[in-house]
Amino acid sequence: MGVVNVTPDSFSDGGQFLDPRAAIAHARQLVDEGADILDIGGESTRPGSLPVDETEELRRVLPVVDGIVGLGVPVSVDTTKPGVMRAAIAHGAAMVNDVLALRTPGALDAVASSNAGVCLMHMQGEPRTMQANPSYADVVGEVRAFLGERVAACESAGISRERIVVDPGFGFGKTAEQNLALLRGLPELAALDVPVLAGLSRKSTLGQITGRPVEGRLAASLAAALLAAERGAKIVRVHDVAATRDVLAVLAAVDRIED
Ligand code: HH2
Repeated sequence: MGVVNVTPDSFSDGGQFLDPRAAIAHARQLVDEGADILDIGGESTRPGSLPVDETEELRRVLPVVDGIVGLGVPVSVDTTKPGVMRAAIAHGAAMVNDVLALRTPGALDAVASSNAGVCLMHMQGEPRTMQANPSYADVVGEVRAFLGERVAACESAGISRERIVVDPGFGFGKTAEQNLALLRGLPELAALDVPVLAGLSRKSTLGQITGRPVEGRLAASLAAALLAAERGAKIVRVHDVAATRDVLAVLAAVDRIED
């Protein structure tokens, strides 16, 4: 899954693709590099970020969705707002990626009334304050229980399991230690029996480990993608698609030899 942020303030590429033409060109490049899914976001969720109103989010996202639905890969919309979900789906988006796991009133219904897939992500707290003091007794167990509950809520609302993927939400109300515990524990999430998505690309945990700023985290991001895929992630959400494809090709080749 290649990331296209149409925002002025995303943590790694804010402002680069705010112009729809730049975002569409970037999306096209990610598809050429081998992205299987494009994830379009119009609201940053980085720690400390402020909410964007629906009109502005729609203004950012819809022209880009229109410009990329014909590129031959499913388009995912990274949003928490039911209105944006409905509009993006009406414009051809095939998936909703919700960092609130469809907890906003009306969100379950917005997805249930369509054929779209959904990514349910775990977050403790809200972006403005989530990194203040994240705390868990058992981070893997709690994240797994939350995601299991959200899968059940989706099924009760009429969203069948085949449409659902889950995501532990690396960096969303978690310390570096907690993120690493989740990466180690990824196989336990795979036991929920829906595909797991992992998003570690360029994140601050990788900066803490390597001491590198966001633009110097490619190697660490590739290592994280490989580790996540080895531990059962079926989708990796990344900014650097070409390099990640090569890493996954090596993993796939090794796994083939083992078969
Ligand atoms: N991470 C970000 C945003 N959306 N969605 C899922 N499912 N999983 C993630 O790990 C995830 C996500 C943060 O990355 P980015 O989009 O690059 O930054 P920002 O939120 O600042 O736009």
